[in-house]
Amino acid sequence: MDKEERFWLGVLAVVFLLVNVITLSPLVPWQEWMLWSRPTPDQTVSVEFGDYEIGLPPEGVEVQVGEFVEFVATSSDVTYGFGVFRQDGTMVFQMQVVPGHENRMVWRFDETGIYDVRSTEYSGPRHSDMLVVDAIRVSP
Ligand SMILES: [Cu+2]
Repeated sequence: MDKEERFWLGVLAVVFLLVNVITLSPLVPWQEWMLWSRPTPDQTVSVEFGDYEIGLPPEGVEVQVGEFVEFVATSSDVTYGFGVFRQDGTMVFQMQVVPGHENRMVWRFDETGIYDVRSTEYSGPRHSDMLVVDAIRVSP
C-alpha cells in the first residue's frame, strides 16, 4: 500500500466515523428518544398482520402530538412491513414485521394530521393491496 492509498483509506475511515457519530448523536432530534432515553409509552397500539391484511384496532388509532406511542406489530404468516405515511405519500417511519416476534417501535408524532399505513415489505402477490387509508389520527 503506497502513501496515497493510505491517505485515502484514512479519509474513508474519518468519513465513516463522522457519519456514524453525527447520525447516532442526540443532534438528530428523534435519536434523543429513540436511542438515548427510554421514554415510557403513553399508549400501546397492537397491529396484527396476516393473510395480506393489516389489522389495526377497530376503534381507530387516536394519538396526540408529542405523545409517545408504542406500536407492537405481529405477523401470523410471512414478513411484512409496517409503514406510516403522510397524506402526501412521504414516509414517517417503518419497521419490518417478522413472524414469531413482537416487533416494537416507539414513535412521537410532531405534526397533527391523518396518516396512512401500508406494508413496506414485499410479502407476495397481494402485497400492493396492503393499504389502510386514514389509519392514524394525530390531534393537537
Ligand atoms: Cu406486503
